[in-house]
Amino acid sequence: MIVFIVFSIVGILTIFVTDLADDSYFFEDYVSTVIEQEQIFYLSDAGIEAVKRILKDDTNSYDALNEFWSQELPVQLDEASLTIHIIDQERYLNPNRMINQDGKVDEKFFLIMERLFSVVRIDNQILYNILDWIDPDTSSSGGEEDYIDFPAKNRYMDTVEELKLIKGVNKEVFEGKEEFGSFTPGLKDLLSPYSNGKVNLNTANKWILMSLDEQIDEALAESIIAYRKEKPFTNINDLINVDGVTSDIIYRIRPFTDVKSENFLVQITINLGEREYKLIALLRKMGKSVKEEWRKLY
Ligand SMILES: [Ca+2]
Ligand SMILES: [Ca+2]
Repeated sequence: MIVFIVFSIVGILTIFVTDLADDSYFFEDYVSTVIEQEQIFYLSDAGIEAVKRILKDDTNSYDALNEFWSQELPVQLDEASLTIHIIDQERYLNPNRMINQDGKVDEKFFLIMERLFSVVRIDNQILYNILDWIDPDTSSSGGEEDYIDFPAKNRYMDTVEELKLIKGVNKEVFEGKEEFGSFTPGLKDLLSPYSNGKVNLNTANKWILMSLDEQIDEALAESIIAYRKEKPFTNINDLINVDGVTSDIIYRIRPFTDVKSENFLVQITINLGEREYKLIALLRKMGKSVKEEWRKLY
């Protein structure tokens, strides 16, 4: 009986293999897909490990745009190429900081957000819509209602893409606009829910710097950027060396600023054979340790 079953199985397998032999190109394609998947996971691990090493090796007390980690890093391997791009998240404002742990509006931080919307000329109502989206209550400043397929979230934002669900956030508001011959960034290059809430003075763009205090105008923000290119800030007090910055300004922005970053979004483009993959990961740097929070592969 057992012998008969074994013969039957061998018989079936023989027929199956013969069939495959006819379609051998299909089988080869399947095998190469599996090999490519294994390679892509291996390359993802290697890329993330490399970034962890880069961040760990950066042991000074500040994080600035002239440091190694912030340069785009191309890596050429035998069968694949990787392009690594690390973006610290403390260059952005964290919209979640508008609402404190008790579910109440943080008035000082809300003022910073209002100034940001004013300097990049985005309708203030959209800011109230974002506030309604995040705050736990359903009392409306205009942004709780009118969602057809879903209600306002009433919780902290998890991703920056979530902004696109909010009333008024169209392509221009999200991605930025060309105006009077110059580009003004949109919310995707100004806000991040991954930031620890303290803006890094060494990496923030002009618009973010202007939002921090009413006395930081465009000229002063540009002076700050020119200064840090030569000499990154190693302490918030170093700001006093920039012409036009007063000790009052430093006093007011101190609770909202820092000279280093904690959260780093990593974008790795992997070219393998004919295909291009995108790997996105969030790494968190705490003292000497660097921890991977999550990763996504597209
Ligand atoms: Ca550093
Ligand atoms: Ca709400």
